[in-house]
Amino acid sequence: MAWQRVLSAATRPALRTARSLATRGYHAVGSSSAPLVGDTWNRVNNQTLRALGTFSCRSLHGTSEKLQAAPVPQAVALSKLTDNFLDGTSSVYLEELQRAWEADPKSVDPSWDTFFKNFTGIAESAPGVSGQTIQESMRLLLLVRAYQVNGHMKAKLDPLGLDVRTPPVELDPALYGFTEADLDREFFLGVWRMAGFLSENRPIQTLRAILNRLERAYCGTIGYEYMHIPDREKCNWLRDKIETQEPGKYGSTRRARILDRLVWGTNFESFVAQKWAATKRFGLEGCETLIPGMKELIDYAADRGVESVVIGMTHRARLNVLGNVVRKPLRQIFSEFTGGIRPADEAGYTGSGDVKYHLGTSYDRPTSSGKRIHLSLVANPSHLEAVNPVVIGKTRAKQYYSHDKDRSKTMAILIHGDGSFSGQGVVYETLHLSDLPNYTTGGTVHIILNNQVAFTTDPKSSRSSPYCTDVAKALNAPIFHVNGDDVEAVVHACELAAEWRSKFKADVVVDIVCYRRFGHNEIDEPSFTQPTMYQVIKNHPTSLQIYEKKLVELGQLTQEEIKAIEDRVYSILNEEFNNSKDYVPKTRDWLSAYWGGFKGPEQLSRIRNTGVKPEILKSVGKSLSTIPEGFTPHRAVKRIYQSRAQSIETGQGVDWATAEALAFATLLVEGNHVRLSGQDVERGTFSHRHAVLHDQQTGAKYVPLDHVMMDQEDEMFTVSNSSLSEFGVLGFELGYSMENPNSLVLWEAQFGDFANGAQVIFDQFLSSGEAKWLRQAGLVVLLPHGYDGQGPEHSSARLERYLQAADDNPYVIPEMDPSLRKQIQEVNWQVVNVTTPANYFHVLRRQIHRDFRKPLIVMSPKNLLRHAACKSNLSEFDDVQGHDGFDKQGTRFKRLIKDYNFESVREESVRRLILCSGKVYYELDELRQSAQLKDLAICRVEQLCPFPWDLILRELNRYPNAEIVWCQEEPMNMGGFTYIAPRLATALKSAGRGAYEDIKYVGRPPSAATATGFGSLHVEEQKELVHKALQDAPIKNGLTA
Ligand SMILES: Cc1ncc(C[n+]2csc(CCOP(=O)(O)OP(=O)(O)O)c2C)c(N)n1
Ligand SMILES: [Mg+2]
Repeated sequence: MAWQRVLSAATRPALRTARSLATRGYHAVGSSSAPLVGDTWNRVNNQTLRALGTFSCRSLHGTSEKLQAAPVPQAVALSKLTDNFLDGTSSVYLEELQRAWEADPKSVDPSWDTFFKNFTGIAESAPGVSGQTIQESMRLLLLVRAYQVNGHMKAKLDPLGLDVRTPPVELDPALYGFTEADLDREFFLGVWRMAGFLSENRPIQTLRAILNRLERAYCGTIGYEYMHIPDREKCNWLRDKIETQEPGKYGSTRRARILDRLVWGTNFESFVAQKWAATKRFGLEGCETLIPGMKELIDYAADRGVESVVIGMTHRARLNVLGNVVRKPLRQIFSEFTGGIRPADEAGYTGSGDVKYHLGTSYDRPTSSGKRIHLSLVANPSHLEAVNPVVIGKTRAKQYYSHDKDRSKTMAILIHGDGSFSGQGVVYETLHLSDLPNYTTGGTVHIILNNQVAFTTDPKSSRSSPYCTDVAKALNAPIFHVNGDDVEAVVHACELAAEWRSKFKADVVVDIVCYRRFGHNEIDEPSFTQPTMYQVIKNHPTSLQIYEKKLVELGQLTQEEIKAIEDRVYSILNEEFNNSKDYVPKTRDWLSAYWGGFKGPEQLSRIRNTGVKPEILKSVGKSLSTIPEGFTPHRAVKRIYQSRAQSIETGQGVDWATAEALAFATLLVEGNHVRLSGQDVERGTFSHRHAVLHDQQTGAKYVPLDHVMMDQEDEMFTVSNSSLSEFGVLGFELGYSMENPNSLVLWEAQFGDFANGAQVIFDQFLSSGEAKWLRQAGLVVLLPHGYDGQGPEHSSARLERYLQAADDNPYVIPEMDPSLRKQIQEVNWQVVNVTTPANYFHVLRRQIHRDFRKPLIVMSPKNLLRHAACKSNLSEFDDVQGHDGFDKQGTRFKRLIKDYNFESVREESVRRLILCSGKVYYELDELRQSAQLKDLAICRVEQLCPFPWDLILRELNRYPNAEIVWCQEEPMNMGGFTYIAPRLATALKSAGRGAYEDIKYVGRPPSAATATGFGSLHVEEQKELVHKALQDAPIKNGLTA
């Protein structure tokens, strides 16, 4: 636009002088010297402002340094504008513009038309502005802009008044050459295509009125940051809301409701403090205004069609939010406080439990306008912010299942602490999912309980950015900082956030600047580390006292009315406390509608077969290997698809990727949802999956698995490349998987070892979530694993870590009778290292074909993806009696694959039984075949955890004279060995075959690095271990020294 060009031209000479003109008073407290704005225009403005500082003489704000008197602005003809404010080019440009306007006023932008009318004095409605110089016009605009960009730095945000910030010099009219004498002069302010007060039909205003307006809008108890958003429509929308709406103009009914909610928020804490004085509750004191803020946010969202809200939050304020926002019955909360009675109806499935401030819950809550809204607060571990992606994934799944395509029915709210929001990387990883097509939830409302301290650490030691919210700027989220003592401002900011989310379906942040009245928890002493802050806090009134005083002063409520509200709240709290003594919780409170009929570990669930009718296999097989007419795939991909089609047609040579696609397709036709996400999963890191085809001429995409049924719903099969985040994306998929059990949700790591970036999700959620929170999850985690000489970072998925987290007892053989067996229901998760495509197919299908859900960790292969021997026949996938794969029970996942050479129950001649898992099997078998060794048996432990006791015992008994070897390619301190050894020893003992020291280990020696980085050494090591496992002589290294 014209004015932009003029300005940027004007900037150049200004920039030249900027360096020498110093930044007098420019550095605001808490800010760096770098401009705080993101887009070029704003950067230009800041530079210009500094340059224009030459003209500023007297500070209207009384900044600490005295500025010199400003020259009185004089009207200057355009043709004379050759000073260093406008260089030659821009004045020529202006003159051209003026000539065009003189010839035809309509030929220029309407704002210039108005401008020139005023400038030349012909505007009818512009008395008194004809003396306004072009410099003044521009400087005035810069001043307005400065408020929009930096007004928040002068806002009154800190309730304690400790964060003394010098108002930024950009907000000083003197910087722009204005003096007191100008305050009552009228100025013309063009529309400049901006919303807000500039767009009102009042182009002429006094400087005083303009400044008042800006101060009120930007420097009150809400500080707005939005000028980093590079979108005119969004900025204008916000400008309109900020500059033309008066926050806090609420009527008496509304105020009474806000007060009522604030009373609940405040008195809940004091009541609990009084009843359980010595118990940690991580109270909300100091930020009680969160409760009315959240409730108004939810009411507002409900009025705009939101039916369900998923909430994730930290320890702080959790009980208050549970009771007052989610409306978990207070008697239940109080009962849990008293020590909690274990659920009575299904004793056994009570898990390990968790501390009260981690538990989640969900309820249907009526809103003030008579609607109902479903609220769920997701259970979470102590690890701050780790719940964020889980909440977002769950929200997305809810949207999928409620056909909420425009994402208006379900939304997420995340509540954060100031320290954790700026400190934890998962915050950023989650924010970054917000606009990805397969991960977006249409915007999350983030609320920060910014109590200006993290445990004992001050903000200046815990973050490098001025605000704790600055990370959200990277995602162009608007940020509303609000003084937590001003309840109406908090309510206003929360409403605005809900409105933003509803309008733009994007993230937004409300930063409630508050304080923490007590220590980190109630039994902590805060004055050890924050003495001055706590002196102030001691005498600081509560936000409730402040609000009550205000309402009484305004004459909106009397002291008696306020007391009546407080008495009512107290009596309900007391009543609930009394009722809590008899409260008996129901275990199944946690089950959402979709989980009805699912079984806990105490209820026996029969094992089902997973074979599929041959005709279904053929028909889905056809759709998943067919490329539509006119689509031009890459040549190599075409070949892969041809061989896929051929394997289905002939029933022979089905490879890994085809088996996976068959598992997905058969689950889809059975009505399940399938979702696979992770880095580069569409093609597959190892270029084997090709789930998405790319037309080599048009770039169009085709996903065969979207077409296994007629009119298949769009997202029913989802395969999606993710952002390059493990923690965020795994957390997201975990949350997604927990919503509905009829979904097969998979996350694939690029290489298995990268999963350690998501360790918190494995440790805190996946392996222990069911025990702690009684929440089941059937998430599948695919971790590429195997020693192919790719070096220490791409060989091992760290199998040992998943096995170490397994909770089955190595020394106790559980009930293994197939009709009574609950082993797999009782263990916390399953870990497999599967060696055939058919077994992979069945283990995936097994996830869904059972009445409970259990996480599945798969060590998935790399070189087996193309290995000639790693193929299955289609008959191993079907349910036809007599076909390979069909055994006594039918066709199902094989937890252990016995040696194909030996069938009898007793094979006395076998001198060694090699137990192994994963791809090393093929290397062992290859050497055995080439060496024609007949007296060696090799069994594959396909499911390491839970340990297949029955099958191991069967094999031990089959080979009564065999030496027992565990062979692995990983180092001794890694892989399956440390998990297998004690269990194998227990089995040996039970079979009367020996003890721990009778187990022979063949594998790499203990090592710090997972693998060698030297390719040749890898080959040597691998060869050596395979040869050793098959050597003639007995193996020496038993497990004792
Ligand atoms: C990932 C993680 N690291 C450390 C802790 C220990 N911890 C618990 S609360 C807390 C301070 C959190 O500060 P802030 O986010 O500002 O929340 P506040 O307690 O002030 O509400 C810390 C360090 C934790 N729970 N999680
Ligand atoms: Mg804090």
